[in-house]
Amino acid sequence: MTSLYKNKNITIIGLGKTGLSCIDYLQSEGANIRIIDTRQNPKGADQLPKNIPLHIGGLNQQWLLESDMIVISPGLAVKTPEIQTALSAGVEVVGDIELFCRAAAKPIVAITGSNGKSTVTTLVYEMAKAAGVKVGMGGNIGIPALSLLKDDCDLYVLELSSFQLETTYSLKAAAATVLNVTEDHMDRYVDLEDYRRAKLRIYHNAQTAVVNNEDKLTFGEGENQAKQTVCFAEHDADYRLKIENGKQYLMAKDEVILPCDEATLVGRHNYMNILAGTALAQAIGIDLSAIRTALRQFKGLDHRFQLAHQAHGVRWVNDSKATNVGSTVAALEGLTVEGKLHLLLGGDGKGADFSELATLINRPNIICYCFGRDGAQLAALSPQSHLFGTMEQAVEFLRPALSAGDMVLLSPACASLDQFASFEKRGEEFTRLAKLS
Ligand code: UMA
Ligand code: ADP
Repeated sequence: MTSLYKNKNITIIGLGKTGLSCIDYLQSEGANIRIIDTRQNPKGADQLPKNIPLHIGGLNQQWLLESDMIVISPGLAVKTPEIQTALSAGVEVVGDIELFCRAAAKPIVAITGSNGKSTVTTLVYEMAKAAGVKVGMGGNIGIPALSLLKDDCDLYVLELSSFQLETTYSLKAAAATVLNVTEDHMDRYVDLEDYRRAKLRIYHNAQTAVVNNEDKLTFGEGENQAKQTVCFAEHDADYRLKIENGKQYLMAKDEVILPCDEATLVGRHNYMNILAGTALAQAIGIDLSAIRTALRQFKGLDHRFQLAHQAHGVRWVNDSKATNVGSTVAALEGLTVEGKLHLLLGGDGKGADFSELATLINRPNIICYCFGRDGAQLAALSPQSHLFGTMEQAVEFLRPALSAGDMVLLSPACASLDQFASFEKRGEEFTRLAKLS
């Protein structure tokens, strides 16, 4: 069959992981490719085949207008004026997930939400593997979706960001979820509703929607609704918690999934993640015994409320993936610490309103150490706060004050990119500093 893209003039914007995967895919499809990256020194430039024209340091309007199609990476907004000019001139603008959906011939489970995406994506992947399904996992979790097409898969599990969903039109998920909607990326959206609308696109033409009954913002509407819907929540939902004789259970309709104490993931928000993951897995026909096997084995992902070090009675907890207010709220709610909680906050808040944190951190045993671009804004939330330039300076300041029973928690409520290459690098730096104690 002739490729949709053979001899088409396609401009790829972005030389990150996404752009590189698009180059690889579209080259093999026989397209005429040009690349643009607005940065002066894009990281992927050294991996670019020499025969592909590259424009750096800004958007080349002429190239955009000469294109049959523009493939834009999620890190760059479609609202950018040069992209809007190309759109007005009739040029098609899509993202890598759109290319993936057009090419993928097997069912897709699609997962979005403000928090819990990577955890639920990995859970569904592990559940499918435990059932013996040939499954590929990718998307916003860090593995470009297009790279999965090279493997022989019978199922795809995709983590999708709101940015990726904005430029996706052909997704027809077998099962899809918006786990929750709380403020994030306010530097890219007009308001919460604008951000939510991007996320709801995941339900467009889906077979089954898995919605959060405790968060009505996750419900589909208009054309963004699935053929059928199931819900999860603590109470009053298809997938819920039940307490019997003092013991708590995870329930799938009338069947017990597991007693909560047999799941290796802990915390209320993780129970919600398990319920959502089970609902998605059951929607595509995975049986409960495989689901149970995965849940008993899955230990959780690195950098998500992970014990990084324990010494002299002090626990050092790495929650570097808490890149928005909602995830830090999840870490603090229900957290009990015998001694003092030394909370590291800061980084790039992406235009967030941090005020929701104020009531949670204004407690006698919580001391905040703030750093990075939005450190001063965070320090203003509590009188028990100290302000530093970097996380390292904060840790060196708090270290002499530690006593047995204390916890040092990095749950920064911000993206890391103002001072680190990624949230992983920030978590690794925290772990290194912890291990000096
Ligand atoms: N950039 C420019 N100019 C360009 C292109 C990009 O300045 O022309 C900048 C962006 O502002 C951004 C950075 O470069 O800061 C990276 O952007 P990218 O689109 O090239 O990123 P990729 O390396 O392709 O990674 C993307 C996702 N990144 C973003 O959406 C910003 C990765 O999610 C994802 O794992 C990867 O594709 C594979 O699908 C990361 C992320 O932070 C983890 N996602 C956000 C989040 O989870 O909150 C949405
Ligand atoms: P995402 O991929 O959406 O960023 P992760 O599973 O990587 O989600 O978790 C990111 C952060 O959010 C971590 O700090 C984690 O502890 C927290 N978190 C995970 N699940 C939830 C949830 N359902 N609600 C709120 N916070 C959550």
